[in-house]
Amino acid sequence: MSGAGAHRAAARRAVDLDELAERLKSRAPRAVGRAISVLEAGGERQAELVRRVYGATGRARLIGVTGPPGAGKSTLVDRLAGAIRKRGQTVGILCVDPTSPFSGGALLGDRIRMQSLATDPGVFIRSMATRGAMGGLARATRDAADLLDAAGFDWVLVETVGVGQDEVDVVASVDTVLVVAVPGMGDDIQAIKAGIMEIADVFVLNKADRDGADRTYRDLALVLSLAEEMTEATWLPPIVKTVAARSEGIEELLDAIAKHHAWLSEGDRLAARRRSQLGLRVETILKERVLAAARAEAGFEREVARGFAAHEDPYRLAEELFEGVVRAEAARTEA
Ligand SMILES: Nc1nc2c(ncn2[C@@H]2O[C@H](COP(=O)(O)OP(=O)(O)O)[C@@H](O)[C@H]2O)c(=O)[nH]1
Ligand SMILES: [Mg+2]
Repeated sequence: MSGAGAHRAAARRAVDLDELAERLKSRAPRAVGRAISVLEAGGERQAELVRRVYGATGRARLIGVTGPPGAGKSTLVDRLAGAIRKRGQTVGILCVDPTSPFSGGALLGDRIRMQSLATDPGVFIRSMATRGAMGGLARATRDAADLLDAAGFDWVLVETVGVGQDEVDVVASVDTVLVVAVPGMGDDIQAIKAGIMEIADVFVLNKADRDGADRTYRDLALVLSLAEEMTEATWLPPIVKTVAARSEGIEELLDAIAKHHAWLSEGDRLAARRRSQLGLRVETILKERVLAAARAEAGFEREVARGFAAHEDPYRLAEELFEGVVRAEAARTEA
C-alpha cells in the first residue's frame, strides 16, 4: 500500500472506531458485540477503542464470579441478573470459561443456561474468546468490562472458572469478588484457600440443597476465621447459602454485595482498590510492550541464542535487550 493509501486506511479505521464508540452509548447489542470483537482481535485497535471509551468508565458496579466448573456460576449469574433487572437496572455479562464443553461455541451453552435473559434489551451476554494466549483473553475481558461500563450498563458481571492465574487476575480486577463453593468439597476447601480464598469478598455456598451443605458451611467458616487477624478495618467475607437452580438466596446475596459496596465506599477504599487494579493493568501492558519491542526490534531470539552459545548470564542478556529497545525507541522519535 502506498503511504497515502495507508494513511487513508488508518483514517477510515479511526472514523469507524469513533462511530462504534458513539453507537455504544445506545447499548445496542450489535454495536456492543462488534466493539467486544475489536477487543478480542487485539492489536492497536484494541488500545484505540479503550482509549475512546475510558473517559466514560467508573460508574458500573463490577462483580466477579469465580469457582470450580459446574459449581453453578452461570446459573447464579442468570438469577442475579434477573434480580437486578427487577430493580429496573441494566446488566452486562461476560463469561470466560475455557473448560466449557461448548468451547468456541460457549456462547450457545451459556445462552441456554441464561435463556430467561436472552431477549431482554436491558441485558447483554457475551462469552469471551481470543485466538491469542490466555493472557490476551484476560486483558480483553477486563477491557470488555470497561466497555460495558462506558456503554452505561449499571452492573457488569464477569464469570470466570477459577483455575489459572489469568482467570484469577480478571476476576480480582472488579469491585466485589464472589467465590462459589459447593457442598462436599472436603479437601478442596484447602485448594480454594490456596488459590482464590484470598480474593473472595463474598463466599457463595451454592447447591445448598445438597447433602453436606451445613458441614461445608462450617468448614468454610472455620477456614475463614483462621484466615487473618481481624481489625475493625478488615472486611470479613460473609458466606451466603444459595440454591441458584431454584432462585433461593439470591436477594440475600445481593444484600451481601450491597454491604460490601457500602464498606468499600467508606473513606477511599474503593478508589484505592481501583487504583491498585489500574496499576496491575498498566504493568501487564507495559511488560507486553517491552517484550514485543525486544522481539521486533532488538532480536530477542537471536540474542538469546548468541548468549546461550557464549554462556552469558540472564541478567546481562535482559540488560542488553532492554538497551536495544531503548535505542530503537530513541531512533524512532528522532526519525
Ligand atoms: N442441585 C443444584 N443444582 C444446581 C444449582 N445451581 C446450579 N445447578 C446445576 O449445576 C449444573 C452446573 O451449573 P452451571 O451454572 O452451568 O455451572 P458453572 O459451570 O459453574 O457455570 C447445572 O446443571 C445447574 O442446573 C443448585 O443450587 N442446586
Ligand atoms: Mg458457566
